[in-house]
Amino acid sequence: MKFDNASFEISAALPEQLLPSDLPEIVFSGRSNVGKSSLINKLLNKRDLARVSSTPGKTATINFYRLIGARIVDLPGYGYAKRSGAEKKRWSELIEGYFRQGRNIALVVQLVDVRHSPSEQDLMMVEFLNSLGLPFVIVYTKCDKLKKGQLKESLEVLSKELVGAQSVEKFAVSALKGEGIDSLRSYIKKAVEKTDG
Ligand SMILES: Nc1nc2c(ncn2[C@@H]2O[C@H](COP(=O)(O)OP(=O)(O)O)[C@@H](O)[C@H]2O)c(=O)[nH]1
Ligand SMILES: [Mg+2]
Repeated sequence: MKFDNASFEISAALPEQLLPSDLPEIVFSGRSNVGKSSLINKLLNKRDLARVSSTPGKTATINFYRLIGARIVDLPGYGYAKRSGAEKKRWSELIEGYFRQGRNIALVVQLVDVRHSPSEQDLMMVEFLNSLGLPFVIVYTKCDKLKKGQLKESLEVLSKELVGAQSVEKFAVSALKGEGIDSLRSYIKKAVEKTDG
């Protein structure tokens, strides 16, 4: 697979609108505002393919990006308080619909803001991924926002708090400064190659 020449495919608001699973998928999951769009853009070397927002919670769709030999799947962020009950229901149905299609998922990249303890929903997501037996990694975002000492401490605390992700690979990244991006990229590549056989 290659990260070059990425292009937007579709936005799905309903499970019926999802694309057929005909390429290995790299799935990005995390709370609203965690830095998902910024990370996707950075990995793809595209300034604004995925929309970066300072007003969280707008995108309740699953967005597909086409790469060479793989696809990036951008899940809608969770934990946005201002969403109505009906919107939250549609969110869960969309996510569960996606994960229950038996798709070719090479890797789920679960994002956690390095400055905050994992939320109830982060922990639920990790449990959900474990229950589905999907390969996943934890990516700590916005690492440039902490000083070296703070960062080290935070990474230790968070890794303990993320019960259910004790044995998975973890990456500390900054979409702003580029730290950790290369190693995440190589890990993703390997995961995709593994699914290709
Ligand atoms: N300092 C810093 N800010 C970031 C980083 N990644 C994202 N942000 C900011 O966090 C906010 C939310 O980012 P976005 O990518 O839209 O998050 P999403 O809602 O998870 O897709 C924006 O204001 C970004 O500029 C990072 O690595 N470092
Ligand atoms: Mg986003």
